[in-house]
Amino acid sequence: MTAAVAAVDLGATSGRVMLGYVGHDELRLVPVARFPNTPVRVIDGLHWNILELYRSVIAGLASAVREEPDIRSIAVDSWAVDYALLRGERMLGTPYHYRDDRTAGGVEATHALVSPAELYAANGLQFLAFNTLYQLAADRASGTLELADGMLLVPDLVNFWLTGQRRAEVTNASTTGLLDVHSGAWDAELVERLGLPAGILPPLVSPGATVGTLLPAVAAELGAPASLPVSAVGSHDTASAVVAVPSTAEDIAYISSGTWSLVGVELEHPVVSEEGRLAGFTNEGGVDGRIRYLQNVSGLWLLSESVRTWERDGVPIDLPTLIAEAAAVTTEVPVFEAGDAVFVAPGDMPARIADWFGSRGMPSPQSRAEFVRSILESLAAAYAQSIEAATALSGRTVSAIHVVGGGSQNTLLCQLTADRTGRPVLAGPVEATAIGNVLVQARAQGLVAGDSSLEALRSLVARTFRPVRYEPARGRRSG
Ligand code: ADP
Ligand code: LRH
Repeated sequence: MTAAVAAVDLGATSGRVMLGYVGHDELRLVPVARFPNTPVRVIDGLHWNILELYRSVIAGLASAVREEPDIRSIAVDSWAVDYALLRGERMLGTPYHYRDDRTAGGVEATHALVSPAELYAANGLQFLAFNTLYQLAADRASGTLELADGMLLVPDLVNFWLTGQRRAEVTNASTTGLLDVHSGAWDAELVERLGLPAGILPPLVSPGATVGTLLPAVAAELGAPASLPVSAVGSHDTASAVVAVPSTAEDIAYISSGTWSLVGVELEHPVVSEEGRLAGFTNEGGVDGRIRYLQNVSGLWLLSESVRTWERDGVPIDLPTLIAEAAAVTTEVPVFEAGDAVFVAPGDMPARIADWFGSRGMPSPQSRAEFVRSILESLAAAYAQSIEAATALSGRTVSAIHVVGGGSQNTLLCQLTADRTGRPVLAGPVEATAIGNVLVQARAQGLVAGDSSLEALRSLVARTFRPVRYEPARGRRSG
């Protein structure tokens, strides 16, 4: 029997609502709604337009219910680390965007209490200045935190608005820096040492659990029964994307490629070594207790922010055309460090890249096509470095690389990744995150017959969405 669930996937660039049909040896996704996710800068900094996002989610879910009145559940995933503070049912202010620069003071204040090495031993997380614990330290300094009795990450906030239940889904909670990397529970001792109020942290739920059923008013808005469950899935978008990597082999690496590129391998147990910390490797929580041992190495943000700069003259740019022009560049372009923190904040990315080269006495790309080529070469070089480091640090062999997410459509980047890593690249599915979301809630609703291990789910994805293969050119391996 085939039945449908609804997946809400909120990316940093855009969001979507999808219907997912799952049955015996069947997996089909039908897009219902897509909407942009455009942050807003006001006097105190950069914020997510969370109410507009929620309005789009409700409108998308209402369309999903109209198209398929018998959906079995709903689940939400989004980008990591960002949150709302609550007092009772009320949201305190508008969530900040992780690209807001208020966290610098939070990093300093946090490291004065607990050293980076001790933090890593406790939470196993790559240092990123926007990790939730640094943002909370900034909220403490501004006096906002003491007003709050709750903190909900973005998918948990949407779930709260849908069901009235305050929960923290564990894969996304692993990006806060406040989870014990070994036990997967809130690290009460660390929370206390950081001077954060433990009472704001909601009870944890794992993917597959039910968060709650729809509030009557929400059910009325959606035209759905109030008994409709909202499921927990890998609510960290990267966790859901990794569920949908179309391979059951152990000797593969994945790149979840979108606004960010998350490059790594899946492990059974965390690797919390000093080498891993210094190399910037993270141990994020995966679905079914797996560990996503990976590195956040910037991503297509570098390209989309460049396009945004070039489009200021009012002439829209077609991305596939731009990529084709970059593929036609025959001169050698210089390579920059894609993960350099100078590229995190919004702004004129081509100017920033030119400055990066200029300050090192290196020639900068000149034409748009050369800039794009330089961005993609630099990303591919960073991937190659990350994959070599992941293999050395985890002891895993990597014979092929799966690229999933919107960036898997970037044919030039896929080829350059194959060339620079010296390994075949298998590209797709584009909507891996929504697929992972659909599969985990479908499994929870009993729609996956027989073996429902992660491997069985991945094998279903591999049979349904055949990846595109890129072979490495000889002699270009770097990293
Ligand atoms: P996120 O979930 O972070 O919002 P996505 O997985 O949706 O990101 O990927 C968005 C990225 O996919 C865009 O920044 C863009 O670079 C890339 N992309 C989207 N469409 C295409 C396309 N037709 N060709 C090449 N790249 C594309
Ligand atoms: C990708 C992502 C990534 C995080 C970043 C903040 O969307 O969730 O895994 O590092 O956003």
